[in-house]
Amino acid sequence: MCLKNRTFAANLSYMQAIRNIAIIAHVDHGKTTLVDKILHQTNLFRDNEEIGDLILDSNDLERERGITIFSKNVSVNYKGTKINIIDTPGHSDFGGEVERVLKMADGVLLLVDAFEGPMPQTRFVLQKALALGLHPIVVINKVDKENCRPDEVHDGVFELFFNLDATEEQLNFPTIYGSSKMGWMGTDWKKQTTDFTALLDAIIEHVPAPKQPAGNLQMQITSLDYSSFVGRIAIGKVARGTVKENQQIQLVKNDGGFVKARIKELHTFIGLGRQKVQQVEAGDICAVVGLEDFQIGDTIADFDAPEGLAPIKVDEPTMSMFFTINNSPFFGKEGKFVTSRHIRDRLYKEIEKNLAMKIEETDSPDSHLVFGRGILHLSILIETMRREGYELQVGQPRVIIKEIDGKKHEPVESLVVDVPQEFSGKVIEQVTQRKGEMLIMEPKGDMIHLEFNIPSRGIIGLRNNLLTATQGEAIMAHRFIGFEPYKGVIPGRINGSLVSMETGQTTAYSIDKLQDRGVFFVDPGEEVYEGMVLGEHSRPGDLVVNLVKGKALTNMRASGKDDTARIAPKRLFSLEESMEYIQDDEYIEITPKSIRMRKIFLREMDRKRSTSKANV
Ligand SMILES: Nc1nc2c(ncn2[C@@H]2O[C@H](COP(=O)(O)OP(=O)(O)OP(=O)(O)O)[C@@H](O)[C@H]2O)c(=O)[nH]1
Ligand SMILES: [Mg+2]
Repeated sequence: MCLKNRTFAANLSYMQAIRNIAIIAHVDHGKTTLVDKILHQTNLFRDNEEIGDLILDSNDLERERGITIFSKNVSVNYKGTKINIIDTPGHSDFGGEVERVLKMADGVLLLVDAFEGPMPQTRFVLQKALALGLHPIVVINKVDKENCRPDEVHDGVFELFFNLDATEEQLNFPTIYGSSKMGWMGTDWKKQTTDFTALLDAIIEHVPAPKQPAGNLQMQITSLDYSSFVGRIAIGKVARGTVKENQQIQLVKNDGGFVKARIKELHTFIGLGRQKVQQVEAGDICAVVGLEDFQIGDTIADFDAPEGLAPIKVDEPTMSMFFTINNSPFFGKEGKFVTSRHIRDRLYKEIEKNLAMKIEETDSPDSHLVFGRGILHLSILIETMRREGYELQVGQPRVIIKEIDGKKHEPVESLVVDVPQEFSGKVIEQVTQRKGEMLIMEPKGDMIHLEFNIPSRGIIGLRNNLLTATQGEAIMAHRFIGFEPYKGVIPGRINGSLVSMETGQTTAYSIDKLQDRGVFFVDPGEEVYEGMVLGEHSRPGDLVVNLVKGKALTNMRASGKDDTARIAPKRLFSLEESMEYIQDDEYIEITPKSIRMRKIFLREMDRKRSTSKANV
């Protein structure tokens, strides 16, 4: 073994030793914190440099939400070895992102929260890593938490490996314990250390150096980056041969076609940044500038004898949503990009890098069906578009129903809820109402741990209801498991909508007068239009209301003041909340400044006509 290693090292004496690892885990288990702290400790920053927390979550939306959305490449130099680290998102909606970047790794750090233990997404990412034959190191993180249970969690992780049919070798995974936040890792959680030495040593020891088979160039593009200076940048691991600056290559496309191109520039990942280099050998991860027409999954290959690598496959989407141009009366007032051409181009640009997203054309050139992995997956795209200046409308998200053996099947998810004992009854009630089936109920620290299988349909809108029912105490996570026979009707929102009768400005007077009819989503003085959803009716069925009235008042000012004081504050919706809220005859209108809900048919007459047609 030792001898073999030495010969290997001698052969490669001209190049640096490398390890490629991806950090995978359930959402919030501490991946980004760990990578950040490793970067700090390996002295990437000058002592006097001002740096914030979680520098890696650099995108605006990531910072606002405190989650990772895009995977990132960084590297550290440890004892003469370059360790390429890929930070990945933990939210299940971004599973597609994890699936493709795993292609760059030879090993994974499976992070598990020392209190929570393995969660639905831990299972998913581990399964993908094991299937690719990657070498795992288990990191039990957050042992600084007061109620943590690292030993139990370790047993849970072992059981998970076992259930996922890990090989004998994979089952022998090394385990490291520690706290990313406090900046230490060790082999015994009771013995706090002062740094990450134990973890970095484990990476060097247990993760194999990347394979470097003989042959001509092969590099599969697994990520994409943009720069306003150089355009699109292709990122991937050189799997075979050497890639050089100015080299003529052939791009082997996913569909088997070939495109001739030239490598303009090459960059490797150094710390948080990149370094321009002349060539990159097999085994290292790099960024390639100068390729115009490429897609993720394409292989950069030899010019004379190009050979493509197997295309990247990611799991299918589970949800679809109708995207259409904004045709509300407020069209074009707040956005820069509003035409169907704009929206279409933007959507097609998205699927070049967002592999888990798909687009289908509809009968109308103004509308597209966009398929994704969940509400968050779709809402991040919408939110990004609106920040870029787009205006659009979307319909109610729908789960994908499949016909299998002549029977209707629907996506089903595994749902985990941890909740204080006194609320467990309420959670079970809510979930069963939505066709959830309870599989496990057991104590977990001072909480109750519940596991269900539930149709994805039942999860839409569930989070809000559970939080209300448990005074915000429920911690919930879910993850798609497969298609199962349709489970029957799930009761939706019972209350109807309060719909605007007129276009104009709302008045305190009229809102006040109608407060007993429901809850409003608008304040006095807001511009509304006929057919816009202004609130939730306190009863089933929609009610058309006029909030624009009030001009008849003689002493507007004085009475306006009094009315405002009596008016309950409007109910605010985030984009995701409105996506989970709207009915199938409603749209959400999204502009850079506003999110409004509206009826698809703005005039009451047209709505009546369409329902009577549907009932024929
Ligand atoms: N107590 C404690 N908290 C931690 C530790 N590591 C991370 N956290 C906290 O856990 C939260 C999530 O940390 P992140 O590093 O963003 O988690 P992540 O796994 O990157 O999350 P996603 O990328 O969204 O999947 C933050 O509030 C961290 O401060 C730890 O070792 N101990
Ligand atoms: Mg993260």
